Amino acid sequence: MASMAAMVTMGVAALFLSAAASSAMAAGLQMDFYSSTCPRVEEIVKDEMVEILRAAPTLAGPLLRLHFHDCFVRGCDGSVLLDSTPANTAEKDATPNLTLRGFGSVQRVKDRLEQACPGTVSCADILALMARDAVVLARGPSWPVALGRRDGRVSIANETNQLPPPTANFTRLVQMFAAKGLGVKDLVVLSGGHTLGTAHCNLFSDRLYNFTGANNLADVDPALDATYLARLRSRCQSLADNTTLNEMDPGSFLSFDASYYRLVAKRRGLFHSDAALLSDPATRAYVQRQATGLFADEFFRDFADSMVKMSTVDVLTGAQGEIRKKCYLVN
Ligand code: HEM
Ligand SMILES: *[C@@H]1O[C@H](CO)[C@@H](O)[C@H](O)[C@H]1NC(C)=O
Ligand SMILES: *[C@@H]1O[C@H](CO)[C@@H](O)[C@H](O)[C@H]1NC(C)=O
Ligand SMILES: *[C@@H]1O[C@H](CO)[C@@H](O)[C@H](O)[C@H]1NC(C)=O
Ligand SMILES: *[C@@H]1O[C@H](CO)[C@@H](O)[C@H](O)[C@H]1NC(C)=O
Ligand SMILES: CC(=O)N[C@H]1CO[C@H](CO)[C@@H](O)[C@@H]1O
Repeated sequence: MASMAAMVTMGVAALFLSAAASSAMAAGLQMDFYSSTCPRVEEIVKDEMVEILRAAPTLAGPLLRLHFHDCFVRGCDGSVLLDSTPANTAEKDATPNLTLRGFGSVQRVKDRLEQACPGTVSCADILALMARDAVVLARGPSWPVALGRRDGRVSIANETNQLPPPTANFTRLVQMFAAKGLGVKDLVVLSGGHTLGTAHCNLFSDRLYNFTGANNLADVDPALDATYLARLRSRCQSLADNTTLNEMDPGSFLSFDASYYRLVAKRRGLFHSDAALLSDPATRAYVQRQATGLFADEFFRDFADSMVKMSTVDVLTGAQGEIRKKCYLVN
């Protein structure tokens, strides 16, 4: 029985390895990229992540989100990590990024890797590894991360308009994912990342008070469950509240599981973009299937698959870009 289960697990892992390896090869990345230049890279990142999440468990969500924001703007090239300069406002200081966290942890891992293998491991690869380890340590799935991304030298605030806003409808979400080579399945699966972490009131409070711009207590999003609406209003008492945090998957926001879909199916997704997954037959079917709680393994495999795709979007390789010494500065 046990050996049977082990064989099945190994079979699944092998399948994923080959799917991931082929998508990575197409992008110019390799599973063993640092095998001679920094053989312990994955172990070092993992050890640091254990320490980081032990000290601050709520960073699992932010570290996953950093990789998403990196990949959607100029590809997975570490551009999200760069600081603004007197002559340039960077992505980091644009509206969608004001709520990003975890930059200090990324630099901590970078410093550790600079000691072990100076000038070798890119910040873009570090983000991809930290996102994977964050999910694993939150009891989610694992996936192989092909390496060899190079760091970009450019980060432009207004390019964050390529990130989907929380107010986006289904059509817009599909367009914005398609612009990054990701499909409708990737959209519904990766939205499951909202099983981790928290959100500020002002990113969804239009749904509670000002959905059509009428700005009165009747002006609510009809797609939001009425009981949940009342609960959210008691936490988010005005449209101006930009400080109160809300667990996106209340009760299990530190653990990666399929319960996000149970919430969305009950019309308790926090953002308009979460609720939008019910407005299309294909994504609604996925949400409802996962809401049963019976197919979490399938969600885990799907999430691993889609993360492998997302983490290869428009990567720089070979002689492109550079290996930054500090993740927040170009060399
Ligand atoms: C589908 C389009 C998406 C939209 C519109 C969206 C929007 C947002 C917004 C507005 C927040 C709240 C930020 C805050 O208030 O601090 C958030 C948080 C988060 N998002 Fe998304 N997101 C999307 C897709 C994704 C994807 C693809 C991932 C990763 C696979 C992801 C992972 C997260 C995580 C983990 C958090 C919590 C961050 C924290 O705890 O600080 N999101 N998202
Ligand atoms: C974005 O900013 C760059 C300069 O940093 C500017 O050239 C470009 O026109 C801006 N694009 C938009 C859409 O505002
Ligand atoms: C979806 O949003 C876009 C703008 O982002 C808008 O042009 C479009 O009309 C909306 N579609 C629907 C069906 O509401
Ligand atoms: C209410 O929504 C309208 C339309 O989106 C917007 O112009 C207005 O600023 C909002 N009111 C407040 C108080 O945020
Ligand atoms: C929150 O809103 C206040 C008042 O409008 C503003 O001064 C502050 O910069 C905002 N904070 C964030 C994090 O957006
Ligand atoms: C995390 C982070 O870098 N946040 C920055 C976002 O932008 C504001 C200014 O607009 C900075 O003060 C924050 O440090």
